[in-house]
Amino acid sequence: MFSISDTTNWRSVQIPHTWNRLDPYDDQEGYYRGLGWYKKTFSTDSLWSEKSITLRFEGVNQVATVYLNNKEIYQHIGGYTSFNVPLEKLRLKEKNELLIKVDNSHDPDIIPLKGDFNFYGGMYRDIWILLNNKIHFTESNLGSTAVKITPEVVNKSGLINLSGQITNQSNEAKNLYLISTLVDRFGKEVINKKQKLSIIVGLNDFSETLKIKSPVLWSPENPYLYQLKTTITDDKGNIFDDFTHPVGFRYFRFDPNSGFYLNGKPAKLIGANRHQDYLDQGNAINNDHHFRDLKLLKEMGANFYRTAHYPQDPAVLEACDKLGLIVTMEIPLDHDITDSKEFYENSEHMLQEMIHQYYNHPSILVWAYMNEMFLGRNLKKDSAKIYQIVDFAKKLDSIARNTDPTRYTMIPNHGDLEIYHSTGLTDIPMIVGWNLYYGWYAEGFEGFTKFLNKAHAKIPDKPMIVTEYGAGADPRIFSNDPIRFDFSVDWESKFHFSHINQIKNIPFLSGAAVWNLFDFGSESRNDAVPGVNNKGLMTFDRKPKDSYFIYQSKLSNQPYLKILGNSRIKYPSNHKIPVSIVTNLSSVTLYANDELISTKNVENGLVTWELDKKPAGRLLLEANSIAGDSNIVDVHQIELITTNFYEGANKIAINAGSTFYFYDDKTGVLWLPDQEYTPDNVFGYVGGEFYRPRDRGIGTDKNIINTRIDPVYQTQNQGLKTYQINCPAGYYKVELLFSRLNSSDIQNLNILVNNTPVLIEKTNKKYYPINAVTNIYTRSDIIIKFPSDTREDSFVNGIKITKLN
Ligand code: GCB
Repeated sequence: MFSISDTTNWRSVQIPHTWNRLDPYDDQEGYYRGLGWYKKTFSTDSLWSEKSITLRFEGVNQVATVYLNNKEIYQHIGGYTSFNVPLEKLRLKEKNELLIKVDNSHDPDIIPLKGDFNFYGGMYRDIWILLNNKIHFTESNLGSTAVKITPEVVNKSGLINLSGQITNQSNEAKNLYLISTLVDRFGKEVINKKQKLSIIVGLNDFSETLKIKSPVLWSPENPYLYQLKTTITDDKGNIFDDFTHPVGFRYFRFDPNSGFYLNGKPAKLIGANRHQDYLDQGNAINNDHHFRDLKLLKEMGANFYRTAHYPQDPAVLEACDKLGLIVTMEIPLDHDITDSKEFYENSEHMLQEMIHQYYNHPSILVWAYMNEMFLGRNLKKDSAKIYQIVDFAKKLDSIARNTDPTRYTMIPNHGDLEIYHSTGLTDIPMIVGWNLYYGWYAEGFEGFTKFLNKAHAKIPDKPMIVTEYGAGADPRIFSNDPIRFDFSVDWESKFHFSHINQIKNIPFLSGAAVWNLFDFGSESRNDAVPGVNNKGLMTFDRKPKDSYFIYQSKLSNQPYLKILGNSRIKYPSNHKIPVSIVTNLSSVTLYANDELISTKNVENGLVTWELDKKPAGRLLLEANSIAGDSNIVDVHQIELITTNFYEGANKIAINAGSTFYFYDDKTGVLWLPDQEYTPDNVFGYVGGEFYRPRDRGIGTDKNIINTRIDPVYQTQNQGLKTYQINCPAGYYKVELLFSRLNSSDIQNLNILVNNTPVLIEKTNKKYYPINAVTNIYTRSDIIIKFPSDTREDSFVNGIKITKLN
């Protein structure tokens, strides 16, 4: 144990806090998973002697042990649910010392065991000190807030069942009242009911039923909330405790053949998943931030949110209630289980905690409790584990149904119909969820509808939700010829365009959630931004990629028009210019630098142009369309730059071996896609072969250490004979970028620039960036020669030429 007086090495921190804010993103493998200690000393007020004092932790990852004045008083297991710690032995009017030991080490008995996200350690959610009277609503040991609220709609009337317990820590029994009031959105009281309570010393159960005629119903279009206030008073009007919570009346059902219905009307659920982290902050983000995230989802036009892969901050659910987002929430049982008593008990407890703690939120309609449990498993080899999982799913499902008969249960599976169906896992929950990546991990967008049709035919009695679908995109990457795994925003856009159309056209599908609303941290991932899963519709710091606008356009019921190409900040002046516009209007007129281009009719929400090449300089695109009396306008500015030294370029950067543009937002350099040399092309390779990302196991799946511009180093052109760049006579700086992608050393690279050998550092470090710089004078053209006979030793990853003086 630490001694409180030992102040060495203590740092002052702000709650919410995590100690893994930055280390998952450095170039070292792994991030700190272990112990952390928090200490707080405080004095109490003499008035506190009259109070019952409880600490409420909203989330500590993942095991928290609480010590008061050097004595252990509580331990909580699990990083994603709240817990209440009674402070019974506070020293009044003296200093008290609170120590909290937090451990985020891997523990085979605590979920999540695995997962494509970071398990940031620390006290990363709010902590409250609750000062209650000796008579108060009971904070349950499942961490739930005091009063359980069950709204119902029966024959258009609203019913509210209230229940809970009252703790009496005074020494005497009392006759008191429970007063329940319901006020509408405008503060008008619509119910006021008073009940007599005979309170004994200790615990007292209570329940109450409230009725309201024709309540306004809660829905994503009109998230109408009433406020319910429940008060414990005596006959003189002294208030002992009160509890206020929003109430939303809604009824719903999931139909296996015709999808989801809310308040009697069909409503397709369309939305996204989200992790609770943010660039450079880890998971320690505040409530305003949570609210803003959910608002971004709402503004996308969504009505649906999956809190993958764990219960999230109470502020998130408050936001969903207010904004009108329908929620499915789950415990972090991701990919694996441990067959141990402790594991089963911890997971069951977490499920109970989740349901009790979030029960009152009208936005939540579904409880889920597993994710992709059979990924990478084989029915023959892993059957023991598979059936342990099936048995455990039955247990969890029955807990969920018994604890909350008012909602549905669900298990999201990965896209292997056979294994989930034949083992009976799909029979267990009320809804089957599918995580489908057609057009990303699997080829071909159309596989999505085909899979779902097959699944529906096989499991006709189960409602279905696509719980995940998505494609990776780094907003620094764009392409006129996007391909799978190039991480271009254009592939992501194509992917989502196809998927949103398919989703809308599958009648039995209840809904779908994009994976993911935001890029998020996942230490072991080596995508275009290592350590980050890039499947967000927005970046890690919440900047929209084009695909976000596609959803806005498809889902908005207001006139909408947006020029895509957010990432095209710079573009070559000697190329034709593609322009894509998404809109829900019927025709669009395009202007380029005030010159009318044309008016075109919109097909399926999209209209495109290919503009003739334009001179270097600013290109201002302006699109407009008429909607009723309004003119809907959008503008987008691109800087056209020359990439020809004969036309005045002072720099050309080539992303060798790649089909995409890479815009380095820190230096403003636009790396061009590679091309074969022709005299018209101005630059290009002779005798080279490109490695398209991931096609041959080489490409954007490696973290190139010590660089931000991984996508430049993650592709290469191999088997080169020469690389030619046309230029007039003059002095040039030639920078060559290398990184071994398929073996570990750079030893034999012999490269000549205009016949002068280039000095290249020899290294046996894998995925290590090497830059070789040579300044030359040339009478005309730069010719880079690769004299080696082997393909392995004739490669380059990037070429940057700068004209000197
Ligand atoms: C999944 C997982 C999710 C991953 C995602 C991905 O199916 O459920 O946790 O992050 O795929 O991006 O691969």
